[in-house]
Amino acid sequence: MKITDAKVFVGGPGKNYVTLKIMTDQGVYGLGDATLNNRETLPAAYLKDYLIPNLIGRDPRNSEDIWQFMYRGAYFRRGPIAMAAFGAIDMALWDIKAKLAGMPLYQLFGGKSREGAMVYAHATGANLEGLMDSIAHYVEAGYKAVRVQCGIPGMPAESYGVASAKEDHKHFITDFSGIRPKEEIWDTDRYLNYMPGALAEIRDRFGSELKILHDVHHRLLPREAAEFAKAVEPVKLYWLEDPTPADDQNAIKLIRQHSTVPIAIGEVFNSIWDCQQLIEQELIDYIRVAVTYAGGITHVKRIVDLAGLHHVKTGFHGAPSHSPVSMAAQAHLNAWAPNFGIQEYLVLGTPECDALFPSNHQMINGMVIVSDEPGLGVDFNEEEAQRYSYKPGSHPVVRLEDGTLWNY
Ligand code: CS2
Ligand code: MG
Repeated sequence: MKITDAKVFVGGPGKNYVTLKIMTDQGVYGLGDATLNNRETLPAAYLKDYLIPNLIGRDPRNSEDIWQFMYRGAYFRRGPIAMAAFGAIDMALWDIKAKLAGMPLYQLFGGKSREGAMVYAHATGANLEGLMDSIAHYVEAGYKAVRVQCGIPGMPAESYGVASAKEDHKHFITDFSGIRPKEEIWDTDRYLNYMPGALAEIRDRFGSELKILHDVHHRLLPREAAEFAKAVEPVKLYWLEDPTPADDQNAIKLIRQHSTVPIAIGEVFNSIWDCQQLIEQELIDYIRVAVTYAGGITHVKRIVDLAGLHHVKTGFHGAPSHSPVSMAAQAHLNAWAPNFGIQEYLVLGTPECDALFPSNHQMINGMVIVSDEPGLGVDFNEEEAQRYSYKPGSHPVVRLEDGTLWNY
């Protein structure tokens, strides 16, 4: 069996999805997602300029050898651009393999460990009352878990995780206003003074059952993060995400010394070596990698297995930058993983997105029910894809009030 060709499509409804389609001499094709949010053209170029010409003629069933060829052959290893390009190829090869086997992908991992995988949505509000309404909306929709983010009094409304548009899904549309990012302001003192009380009010309002998640988004220093984690311990969060930038992993030790709040880190990681210290030293409770940025299914499965040795559960990234292709790949991993935790789930879910990516996966009452179709269980409508093209866009950069460039 041989790979005969592959195509890369950049674009989509409200997002610059990077979709890879690999064709074979037996007519079976596979799909992959290489969407590196806000830098989409780079993995697309890596695929087109180097990787695809080296795929032609190879046996698509040899996905491990192809992964090793891409990774070791690069010489300069790792990094989100390369690992997103490798990830798309890896997803597509697993899609082909499962289609050839006539099985949904999860069967090739070891079958189902659960019927449904719990997901969480993003509740958001310009202020706490707006956030409470948003949380109530998701609770009424049957979600068991909700991430909560709101504007901070005294800070400009445009801050991380705060919806800029009324309809929820519009919050997830890429800002296509060009590659020069907007600038947002952040004030740690206002956040530290306000957010613990806001989270306590949310817990009071919604009771002890609701799983409440909060994303600090890399914005605190280690001491500040320890102070915050200690202050929110009574709220019994499901997880506190990215309290500090993940470059300095020792910083998490300080948080662990001061709080039992569960910690979730990893969405910016692109290899097992990024995760190794946090997992092996049991400094985190959830690993947040994504098949798109972390080298695909083959590499993420290694991370899941390492995490399982150290009581760490999965909490795969699922921001709207992930197309239904990578969300499908993660749905299969979520169905299989013995140490599954939760899945972030922000698929646009618009008619346009569904038309571009017909999918057999379902999301019912806050649970994803994985497709039983052979392969990934998602397709790609090339004719529909002609409606879209790359549009320059970027997420914001953040400055402190004195102008210091800070962490987005
Ligand atoms: C966020 C991401 O979903 C999350 O947890 O951290 O949406 C993040 O803001 C984006 O992926 C950045 O591109
Ligand atoms: Mg996050």
